[in-house]
Order: sequence, then C-alpha cells, then structure tokens
Amino acid sequence: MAHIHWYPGHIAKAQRQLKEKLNLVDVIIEVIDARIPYSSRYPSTDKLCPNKPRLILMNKADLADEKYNKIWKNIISDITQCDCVLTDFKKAEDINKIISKVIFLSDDIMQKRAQKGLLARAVRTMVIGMPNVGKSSTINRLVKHSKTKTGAKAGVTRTQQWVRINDKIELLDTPGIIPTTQDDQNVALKLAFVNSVGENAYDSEYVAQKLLETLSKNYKTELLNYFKLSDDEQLSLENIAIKKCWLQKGSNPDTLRASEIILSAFRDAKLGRITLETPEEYGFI
Ligand SMILES: Nc1nc2c(ncn2[C@@H]2O[C@H](COP(=O)(O)OP(=O)(O)OP(=O)(O)O)[C@@H](O)[C@H]2O)c(=O)[nH]1
Ligand SMILES: [Mg+2]
Repeated sequence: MAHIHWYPGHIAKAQRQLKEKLNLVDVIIEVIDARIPYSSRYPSTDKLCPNKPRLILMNKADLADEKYNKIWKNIISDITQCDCVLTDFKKAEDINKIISKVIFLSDDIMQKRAQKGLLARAVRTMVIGMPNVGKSSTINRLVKHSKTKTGAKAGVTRTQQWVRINDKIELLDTPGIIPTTQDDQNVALKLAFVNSVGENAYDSEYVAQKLLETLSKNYKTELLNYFKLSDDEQLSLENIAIKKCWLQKGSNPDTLRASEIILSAFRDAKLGRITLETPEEYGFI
C-alpha cells in the first residue's frame, strides 16, 4: 500500500502547465535539494523538454553534508549531462555564477537564431523544481539583481511577467512546479523528509519513523547526541518519547509529538548538515 498519496488529476494538470511554460524559454534552471539530490531531480525532463539546455542548481547546499556535496554535484552532472552548481540562498556570489552559466548555455540557440536572420533578443529562462526546494528564493535573488519588469509577451498569460535580470537575460517571475508522482514510494518518502510533500498526503509518524531508520545508517551519533541518548538506546518513536518524557494521558508515549520534533530537527538542520542519500546506495561509487 502506498503511504504517501497525491491526486492524479493534479499531476496531469501540473504537467500540462509546466509544459506550456517550458515552451516559452531557451534555458531551464532546475532547482534540486542537495540533501536528496537523486530523488529531487525531475525524472522525466526528456519527455517534457527535450533538448532544452538546463542548468541544475543543487540548492540548500548549506544544509547538506559537505562530504557529499561535490561528489553528488559531479554525479548529477554526469547522469543528466547538464551543468550543475551548488547553491545556498546566503551566498551572493551564486547569482553571478547562475547568470554566466545561463548565458553560456544559450549560446547555441542564440547563434542559430542569428543564422536564421532572427532579431537578437535576451535569453529567456525560468526556474523549475519540486515543491519547497528553493525556487522562489532563487527567483527573488535573481530579480533583486535588477528590478525592471518587462511586461507581458505575446503568447504569455497576463499573470506571468518577464523580469529583465540584465541586458542579456529575462526570467519568468513564476516558477514551474514539477509534478510528483507516487510511483516510487522510496522517492516519495525522501521528498516527505525534506518537506516537499503536503503534510496531509502522509502520516507523520510513519514518515518520522522512516526518517529515524534512514538517519540511523549514517548519522546515528548525531541523533543520539541530539536526544541525549546512550549508544545502546533504541531509536524508535516510542523509545524517544519515553526517554524524553513526552507522554499522553495514561502515560502512553506521545509518538506524534516525537515525530514532529524529529522531522523539524532534521528540516531545521538541528542535527547538523545531513545528506539523506549516498552515491553508494545508487551504485555510483
Ligand atoms: N538553508 C537554506 N534554506 C533555503 C535555501 N533556499 C531556500 N530555503 C528555504 O526553504 C524554504 C522554501 O524555499 P522557497 O524558495 O519558498 O521554495 P519553493 O521551491 O519556492 O517552494 P514552493 O513554492 O512551496 O514550491 C524557505 O523556508 C526558504 O527560506 C537554501 O539555500 N538554504
Ligand atoms: Mg515558491
């Protein structure tokens, strides 16, 4: 049985909307989450945007384990055949890196336009990604670079605006949301860990228990330290609730409270910098 549910109607609609937007741009900026670089990637980009140059931002690099950031960046770049850069919303220098990569990636398209005798114009780009990966933060950072809105273009719905980032780049001011499917529960679970799935789509006790199991593999010490437990202690919701004296009426362990605390401790990086998937588990090393 699937533990994490989405609604198929929404997926089809989201896919259609994403495709419409992708048709408008020359270069795609895809944001993924550095803590789950493999699972937050768009798995079927080739179907929706064949042959479009794509820049991948492995965002929230500040929350992910430094030991894995560069390794994953290279693997993602290899498997997608796209440029990939590590980003973090506090690093101002990332913006110039993104801008110059987008210009570089558009070079072929712009040259082809010129050969066809078409008028030179700015490169059009947009940000896409799964929920909560940092799409809006990325757009805001790029837009802060310049504040001029360039108004609606033919074929673009009025609610969308192109923002001129500099004289060479225009950015769609709304992101494209990548529709998630529940085909792969392992991926769904990872997305739930990083809060990329609406909370009413899953049972938080189930997800928190799975997060405990995942963290126990590579970050057991961090977990034990955070909950001030000794090495031989069992890392289950019940045991943590009992040890921390999170009890309900009748002295039952308050496992719901334990789950919420575990999920937010991970999401807010209170356990330290963590990457939830290793290159080894996917056979890359
Ligand atoms: N630590 C850290 N937090 C980030 C980073 N980028 C974004 N965030 C935070 O992650 C959360 C989600 O960021 P958004 O930019 O709203 O993400 P989004 O992809 O637009 O999310 P949706 O619109 O819900 O799909 C916010 O709380 C941001 O402050 C980053 O590089 N590092
Ligand atoms: Mg957003």
